Amino acid sequence: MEGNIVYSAVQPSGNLTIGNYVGSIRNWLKMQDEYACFFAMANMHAITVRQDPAELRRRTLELAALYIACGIDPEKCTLYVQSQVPQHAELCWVLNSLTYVGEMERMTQYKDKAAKHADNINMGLMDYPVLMAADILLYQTDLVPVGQDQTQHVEIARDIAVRFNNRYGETFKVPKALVMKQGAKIASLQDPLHKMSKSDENPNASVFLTDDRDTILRKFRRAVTDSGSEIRLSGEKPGISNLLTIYASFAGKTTEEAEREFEGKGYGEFKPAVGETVADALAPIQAEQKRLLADKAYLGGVLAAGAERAYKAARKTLSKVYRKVGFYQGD
Ligand code: ATP
Ligand code: LTN
Repeated sequence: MEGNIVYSAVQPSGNLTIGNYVGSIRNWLKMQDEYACFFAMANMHAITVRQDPAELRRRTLELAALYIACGIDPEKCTLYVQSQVPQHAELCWVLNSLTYVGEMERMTQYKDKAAKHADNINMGLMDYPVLMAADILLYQTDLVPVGQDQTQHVEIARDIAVRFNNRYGETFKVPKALVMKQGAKIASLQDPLHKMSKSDENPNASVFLTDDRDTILRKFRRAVTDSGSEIRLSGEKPGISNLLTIYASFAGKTTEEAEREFEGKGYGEFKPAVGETVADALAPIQAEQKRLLADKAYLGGVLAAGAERAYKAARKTLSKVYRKVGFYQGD
């Protein structure tokens, strides 16, 4: 069937922010009923920068619990941990021989991360997009919902798929990136011209999904705003525009409705209202994540079932690939 397989993943490399939530996970919810969805914890990608092993293991489970707490239904989707499906690494190896070093050196994320981690420019960091191509192509994916920053990687996955198909015959479906218009870029609370990021050094810049109510209220109270007192969406008011976007996203309103609601009101009233709305929306997610994390048997069961389903789908594609490239398979 055309257009029915969706694949996406998040690295368990830090605490997720409200930017990750609004820009990615929340958009996946709508797809569960219409598509066959595969959502992974990309822990093999995460080790391309240094990770503490115990923390990586803990964060992987926390991310799984968070996915479910946000509304991802493990009965409808295949939810799994990347490293539990060995075909990702196996396909990556084959695709490596169809990918040029020059192409990888030109990737924006590689250049950014190489600059940021200059003491650890490892092969994995450079190979990151090929592993991501393997993730996507293994499942004969049609659509890859991601934020703007990942579209270059989906592009290279397309190029590699076409290259393989041309050399060895039709094998992979050629995937498309799906970038949502709304909330594609939530900005930092301390520097509204830059995106909110989970690895920002200033803890007041990002609101984490795990922040408690007081912390959330404090961060919004301290959020950088603009001169003037009007609460409206404008290129000259990046701070207030960002807060309006966050408010609207969490209150389930349009930004126009939010503007009308705060007409004639001041920042002193507006900022706490944004904080309250975000805290109210996150409270049930946090409670559910906590409940799930206390039930390790349930989570373990979900991830084992997910890995098994993913394994079966991945094995089918990989065995076809091995046949096409001429790998002896014992027959
Ligand atoms: P890091 O700071 O470690 O680079 P990040 O916060 O940018 O991490 P990623 O793990 O790279 O997050 O991204 C996960 C998903 O969330 C991606 O699809 C990305 O596009 C999306 N995303 C990240 N930050 C934002 C943001 N501020 N607004 C909207 N979407 C975002
Ligand atoms: N690189 C992505 C995470 C990721 C991914 C994928 C996204 C790994 N494999 C496959 C989509 C499809 C990130 O950092 N957001």
